[in-house]
Amino acid sequence: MLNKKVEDILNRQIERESYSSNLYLSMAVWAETNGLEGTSQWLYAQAEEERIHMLKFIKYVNERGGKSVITAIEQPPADFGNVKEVFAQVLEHEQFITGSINEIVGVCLDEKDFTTQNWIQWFVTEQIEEEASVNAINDKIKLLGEQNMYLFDRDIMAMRSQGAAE
Ligand code: OFO
Repeated sequence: MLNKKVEDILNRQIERESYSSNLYLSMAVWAETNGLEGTSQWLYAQAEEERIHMLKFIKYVNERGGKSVITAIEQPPADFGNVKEVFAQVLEHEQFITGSINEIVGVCLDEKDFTTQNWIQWFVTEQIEEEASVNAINDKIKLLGEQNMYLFDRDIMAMRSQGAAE
């Protein structure tokens, strides 16, 4: 049976993963309607991954005798200015999620829930990968500059099809 504090913080994460999925979906729509096909593909795939993360939390809470709570999700922004701004926001959001996952580890340790503490390690590792893949994209953007956005868009499409961002 899940401890109440652990259950509550896992439910908070369900809401955050759901928001992440919607945020990336909104960014994907922005990219697609601005002619950035590769960028939108990367973001649509990322939105799917976040939904899978959300489902992992839902299943875990339910399996451990808790009950997942499905809440209303805050509306994400719809306009992003340019690609550089999009990926700066993706990085900022992923850093926020890393902090959020670390807080779950902290609650698990405080409450001596070593089972959840062990289970959440998958997300600790996932966050290292997520931040690294977004950092790699931001490095490319810095190198290319705005005038070469067409090349960037082609490049990021290839990254997603090779699975580099997963
Ligand atoms: Fe982008 O990561 Fe979920 O957890």
